[in-house]
Amino acid sequence: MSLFTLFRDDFEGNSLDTYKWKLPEPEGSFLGRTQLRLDEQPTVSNDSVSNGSVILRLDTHNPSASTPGDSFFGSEIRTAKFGQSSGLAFEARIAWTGPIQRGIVAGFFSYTIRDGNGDGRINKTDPHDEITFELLGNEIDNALQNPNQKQQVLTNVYNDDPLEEPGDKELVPIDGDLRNFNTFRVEWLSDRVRWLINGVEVRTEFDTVPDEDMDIRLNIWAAADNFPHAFDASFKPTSNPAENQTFSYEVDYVKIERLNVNTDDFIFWRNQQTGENAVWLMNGSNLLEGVGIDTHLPDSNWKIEATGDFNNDDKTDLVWRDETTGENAIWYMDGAHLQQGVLINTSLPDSNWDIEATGDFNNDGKTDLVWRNYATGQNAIWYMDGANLQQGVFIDAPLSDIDWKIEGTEDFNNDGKTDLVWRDYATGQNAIWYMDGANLQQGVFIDTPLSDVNWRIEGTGDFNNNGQFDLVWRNYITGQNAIWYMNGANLEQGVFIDTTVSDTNWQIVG
Ligand SMILES: [Ca+2]
Ligand SMILES: [Ca+2]
Ligand SMILES: [Ca+2]
Ligand SMILES: [Ca+2]
Repeated sequence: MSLFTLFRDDFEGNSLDTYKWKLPEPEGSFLGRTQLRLDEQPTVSNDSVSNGSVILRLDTHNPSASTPGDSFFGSEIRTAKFGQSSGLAFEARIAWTGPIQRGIVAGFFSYTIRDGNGDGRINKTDPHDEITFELLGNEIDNALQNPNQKQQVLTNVYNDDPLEEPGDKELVPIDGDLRNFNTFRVEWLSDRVRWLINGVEVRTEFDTVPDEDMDIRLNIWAAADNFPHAFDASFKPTSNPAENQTFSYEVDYVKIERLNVNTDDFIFWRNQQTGENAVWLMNGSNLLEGVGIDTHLPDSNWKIEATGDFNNDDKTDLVWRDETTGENAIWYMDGAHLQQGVLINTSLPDSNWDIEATGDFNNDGKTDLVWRNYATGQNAIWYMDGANLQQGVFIDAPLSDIDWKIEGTEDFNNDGKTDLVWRDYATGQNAIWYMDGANLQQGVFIDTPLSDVNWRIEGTGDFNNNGQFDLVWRNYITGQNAIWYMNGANLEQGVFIDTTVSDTNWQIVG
């Protein structure tokens, strides 16, 4: 059992990443006494994503108010939806860095609402699911007035409860000061919800446990009198722009994790049309969960050519090549989160050379790249040290028939040396080259050809955990996917993966 990172934002850029974050929908943008902004720039103004954090702001003047002075102007950002599945954790490091003001709510929470009575719109009687941390100006002010009192944070949870109901609220004390950074974490499991602050469990709830997919949100707003914990009648919006006051809080990072992951078999995907990337968590030939990678790359000149662990953190990384420029790159991944993208220190402008696979061919514990030249039939290995080319060598056997493509690497004969898998897209024959470093020892046909060349070999892995490496196939006409459970070069059993992806712009990349 392990963790799998689904999403992370460290706010390292200088603007909000609008691939990771959505803004409120107009019909759901009024909260308490607050109009939420619908534009990114005022939410996180030019200087608000900087120094590795984001600042969410609330103004007492709402320039978009139909009746001037009747509402505050707040902010909210939202992720895509995530399911409970084997458990979901969401975590953020937050500080209330702006002035302390009674009446303000700074929220970090999961949320969904559905049209329960089917009248085509969302209203306060519709059922919703929610798990919250709410930092309240009232509670911080109370504690500052009374130095013997710990600051408190409001927690709440709803399962199919109408929006208008109070939920299952509980104030929890915090060892620390909300004006400094503290880490807030929710673990949403099938039988309970846990709230943790700075690693310490502050509440566990067994009775009310949401079950709908929810997005993760951060917001700042001014409560109305139906939320007495948070409301303050003396805090009022202004109609006069010159009297505007701004309040804010700062978020260092947000991360979302899948808990209790019981597989290390992954299939990576790229949609060359949209620039989206994804990963499937597999259990044998069954899809456990498909997850979007939290960064897209719309430039379709960049293709993912292979996957492998290039920084030895036991997490699979992605190898990219831009055949128009000859540049090559590695995305160091943490699950579905791009940690860092780096260019490989050597480009190869000759676009006849394709990166086809990765593997450690010189047994130095570092993952190398396999190349094939589709003009000359030459094959080569780049011995790598992370993203640095140490030495490039030709494989001692060229294969001039370029209908043969290299489709993967594994140690198929369990001699401790990485081998190559081939497929012939003219005849449908498949083969393995048993290698010793860059030297071909023996080439053997896989015992089963597959004459329908719409089926492509797209990946390898041991999907039934028997110590023998298997082949992943995708059919680019039907969208079907399959696994061949292998025993060396012999097909033992072919099974369809239980999920078809009919949009063939989605390609399996490793
Ligand atoms: Ca890695
Ligand atoms: Ca190596
Ligand atoms: Ca071998
Ligand atoms: Ca196997």
